[in-house]
Amino acid sequence: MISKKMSDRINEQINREIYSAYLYLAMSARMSEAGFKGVGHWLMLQYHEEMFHAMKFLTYLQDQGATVQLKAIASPDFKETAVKELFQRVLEHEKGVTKSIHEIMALAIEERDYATQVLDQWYVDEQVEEEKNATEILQAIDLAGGSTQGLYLLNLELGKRKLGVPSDFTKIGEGD
Ligand code: OFO
Repeated sequence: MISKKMSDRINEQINREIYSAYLYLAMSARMSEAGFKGVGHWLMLQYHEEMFHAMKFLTYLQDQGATVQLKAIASPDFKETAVKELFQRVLEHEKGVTKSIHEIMALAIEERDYATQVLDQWYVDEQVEEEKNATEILQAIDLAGGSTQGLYLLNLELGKRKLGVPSDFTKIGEGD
């Protein structure tokens, strides 16, 4: 059993993860509209990964017998349309999510909530990956030196991304 304070905090995190999904879905639509189909594809898979992050927390609350409380999702907030600025925004967003995931770990340690510490460690590791992915894309953009050809190749490369999480959320908890 987890504390009410912890279940409230995890419900808040579910909202943040679905907001992340919503943000990346909006970015995906914007970039695909602009002709960057590969970038749009990468962001669409990111949308799916964020929904997985939300569902993993949601399943955990259910496993702990806690109440799931879904809140309103804010409209996606971004203005960037250029590829480099967009990925700078992605990195900035992920750094904020990392901070939020670390707050859950700090609370779990304070409450001696060992189960949530184990769960949250998965997210701590995942955030290292999230920041690394965005950083590497920004490095690739810088290496291309802003050339059209470089962006064209990056777009093709990002279009090859494969889904890294299960697509069936009902399987969460069955050895994901
Ligand atoms: Fe859920 O990690 Fe990105 O936001």
